[in-house]
Amino acid sequence: MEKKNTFKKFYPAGTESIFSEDICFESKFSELMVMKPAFVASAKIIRDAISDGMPVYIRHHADADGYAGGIALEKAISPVIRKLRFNDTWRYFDRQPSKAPFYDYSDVLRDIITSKRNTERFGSKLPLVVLVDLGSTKEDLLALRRARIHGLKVVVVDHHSPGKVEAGKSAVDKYIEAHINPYLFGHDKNITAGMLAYELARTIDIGVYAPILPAVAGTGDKSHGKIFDEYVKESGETQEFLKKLALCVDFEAYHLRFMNDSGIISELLTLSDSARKTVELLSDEITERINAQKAVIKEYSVVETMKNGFVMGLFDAENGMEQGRFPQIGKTSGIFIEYLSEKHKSTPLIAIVFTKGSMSLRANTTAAKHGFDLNKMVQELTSGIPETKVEGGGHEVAGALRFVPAGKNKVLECVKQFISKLA
Ligand SMILES: [Mn+2]
Repeated sequence: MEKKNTFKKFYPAGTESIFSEDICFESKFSELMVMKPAFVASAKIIRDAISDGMPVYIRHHADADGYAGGIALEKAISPVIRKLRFNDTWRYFDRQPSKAPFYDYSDVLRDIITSKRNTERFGSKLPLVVLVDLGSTKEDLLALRRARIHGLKVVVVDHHSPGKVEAGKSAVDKYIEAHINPYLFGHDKNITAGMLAYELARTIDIGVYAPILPAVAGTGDKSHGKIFDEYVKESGETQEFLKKLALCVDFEAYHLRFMNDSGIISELLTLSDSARKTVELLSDEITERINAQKAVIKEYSVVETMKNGFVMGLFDAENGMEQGRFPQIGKTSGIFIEYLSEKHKSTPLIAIVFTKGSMSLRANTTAAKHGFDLNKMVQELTSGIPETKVEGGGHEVAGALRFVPAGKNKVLECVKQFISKLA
């Protein structure tokens, strides 16, 4: 059968070869093959947007997983746009990191404003927004609904639990064009957003090949499983190096704050000689800082073994952390759980780093096996103690909560109660 290319006709002369392949999705993993319809639908929407002259905005979480995914999609999308739009690429493509692990309301306003401005000035079409490592949860709903009102089209590539799934759909699906999330297909967060975005990038353009991206994505998000192992093998790098690299991306992301990385992180992920030098330079500094923070945790945390065998560690960030310096609170709870795991092997562990109005929480896989689920806990707290205005979420074993400072003790008490009820 003759191969049909539906995109050729949109391209100016000389650019036909860009998407010369039909959209095609293949994987040796059944976990990915089951998601094929979502990959194909998303790739088609993105290809159509490019050929219809819609700007494409990529918004990704500012961590190793999010950056790797955003950069993978940039590799598939931006060269085509550059070829089609010549000097106007900047109007048709934009990638921005997001501090929050959800589509923040400020971010959707920025996207609406940018698109309005470009429509008024240049007659630009409304953009297609591709969210990576965010977009699937209840916390994204307000921004997604606002985007919808303004005619922004959204594709979500995420691995945060979307809550209740019915007939393969979740709450955000009403407001978006396509949704790639392993939970919609009976799988979980171990297929991380960076891996999904990499597969999507290859569905858009089979020429994209950079297994270091899904490998570093999975390393950063502590993925387990044969799909992750395969990417690591394909990347040709050691786990130790990948860990260093993921930490470097986090370190860079932390210091970039609200700045666009302008290719600095893409360059780091090319593994050029200078990138490897940077990794070595930063790794020593990061290791030193992590060890210093671990010493503080060791001295000032309170660790309690509960009747059900759970070990819960509490660390007060107000008194035990420097403000505005890496490692920040989320990273510190990661260091805390690591410290607890060194001391208590094969025990269900919960590490909590709290401030007067927030907490960052990490659990180990043993805790998850014993029924700990952060999102369930948040649900219970939200309905049980509404007077604390507690809200938040994340993964089953990693996430963050906010609450009013007056409610801090009550929230801590209820978290403890929730954990003590687990089998
Ligand atoms: Mn992630």
